[in-house]
Amino acid sequence: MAITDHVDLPTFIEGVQKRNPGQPEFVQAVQEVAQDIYDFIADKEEYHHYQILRRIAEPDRIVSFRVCWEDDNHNIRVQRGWRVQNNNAIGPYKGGIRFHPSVTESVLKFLAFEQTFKNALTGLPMGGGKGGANFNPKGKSDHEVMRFCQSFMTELYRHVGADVDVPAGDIGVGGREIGYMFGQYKRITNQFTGVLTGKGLEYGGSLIRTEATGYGAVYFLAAMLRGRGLNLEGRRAVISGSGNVATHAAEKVVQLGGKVLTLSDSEGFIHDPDGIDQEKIDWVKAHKTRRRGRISKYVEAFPRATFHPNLPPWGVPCDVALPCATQNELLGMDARALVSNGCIAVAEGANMPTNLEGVHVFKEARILFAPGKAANAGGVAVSGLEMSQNSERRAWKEAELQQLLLDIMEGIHARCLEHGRQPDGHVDYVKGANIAGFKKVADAMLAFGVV
Ligand code: NDP
Ligand code: 2IT
Repeated sequence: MAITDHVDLPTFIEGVQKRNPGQPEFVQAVQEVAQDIYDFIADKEEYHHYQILRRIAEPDRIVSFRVCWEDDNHNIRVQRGWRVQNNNAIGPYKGGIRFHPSVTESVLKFLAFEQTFKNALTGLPMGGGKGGANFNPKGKSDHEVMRFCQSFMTELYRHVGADVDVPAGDIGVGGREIGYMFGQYKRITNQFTGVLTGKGLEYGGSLIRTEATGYGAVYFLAAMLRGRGLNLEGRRAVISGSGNVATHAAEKVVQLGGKVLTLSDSEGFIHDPDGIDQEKIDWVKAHKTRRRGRISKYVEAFPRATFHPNLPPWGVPCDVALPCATQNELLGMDARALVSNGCIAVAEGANMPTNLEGVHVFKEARILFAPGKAANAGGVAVSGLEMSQNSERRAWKEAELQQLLLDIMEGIHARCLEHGRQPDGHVDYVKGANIAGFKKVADAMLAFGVV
């Protein structure tokens, strides 16, 4: 094989920046991965020659489309929808759909890129994709959300399929939205297939899919602590977000004996010094998910708690932290505050919640730090199990699924150790996850040649 003239890391990053102008989230995600991959492939000519990282950082395709719908006042509204199909080397494209006004092509490209590594880490045969729209479900009636979802699927249906691309939920997309989208897909195609995951149990959904991301993140956190001879018993946890991932992470922390002090939403955080127990978590779930309310109302229901508007919760002293809201919600200064207050472990329930400076702070402080692509993979893993159940046309039992989720999270942890253990015994989970995820996808791509 001819020796390739290697592009060095700064030149590679410069190229990514030039090719993706105005897409800071995507560049950030690639940058976080590239350093570790460059170290790993330094002596592996094939990966350089076949331009594997360059190819993973160039989506297979991006579909962008207009989504028109009519609101309850008969105004015609126009949104933009996308599906980013990043890489299908190891399985059909797989990844969530996000409805939020902040959704851009850059955000979906970063999420699809991360998803490619995350899905590889699960050990299941799933490629990486992500989709969404700049639609704000807040304040919309059920019928408005239904009309939007139907219009979105009326275009998306031609790009997805059980063996092609299998979307699921993400921010702003939960059981209600998946139901509307599945109904429309079925209506258009006249096929009942496993084209979406996160479905209702009545129509092909899997038990524990709803809980899986939050539970999985806490299993991963517990595995990291175990490596240092520690556990969650009596530990104070600070959690951001109050949606699907945050509430189920809180639930599992409580089940494992920890004390949850905070939850948040885009308007601020609540601090409950008595701890947010299961009864209070149930209240939050009902209030946020079913009534779509604001977290600030928590203090009316539980008056010993305080609400802190427009602030993240990272200044509250804690032992462990779980950012479970959105990207770049934990900055360098927040990371420094956590470390100086004695936080020993951080597990990312959200995707890329910690910015590059924050990751650097955690690495320098040598605390236990699990990146989202490892810690939050439990959700997509159970989505993968939902796909298997749909293919088999049967539903597995809850105990079986609970065990599989635990096994998968332990497996991801082991893969991170394999590639992230440093000579002094410290584990760099970011490096471990990046390399393990990359290796599987890269080796499949090598097998295919230049395509
Ligand atoms: P939900 O829509 O259920 O909840 C999102 C939560 O994050 C809400 O509390 C929301 O507050 C808050 N939030 C959203 N955007 C912002 C923002 N810009 N600033 C501050 N807070 C914000 O979403 P999920 O719980 O499903 O997703 C949370 C994170 O977890 C995302 O990063 C997602 O990509 C990731 N994830 C989700 C998985 C899943 O299975 N659902 C799997 C793996 C990762 P508000 O109500 O005010 O908007
Ligand atoms: O970021 C994620 O992993 C998800 N939103 C879940 C994706 C999925 O296909 O279940």
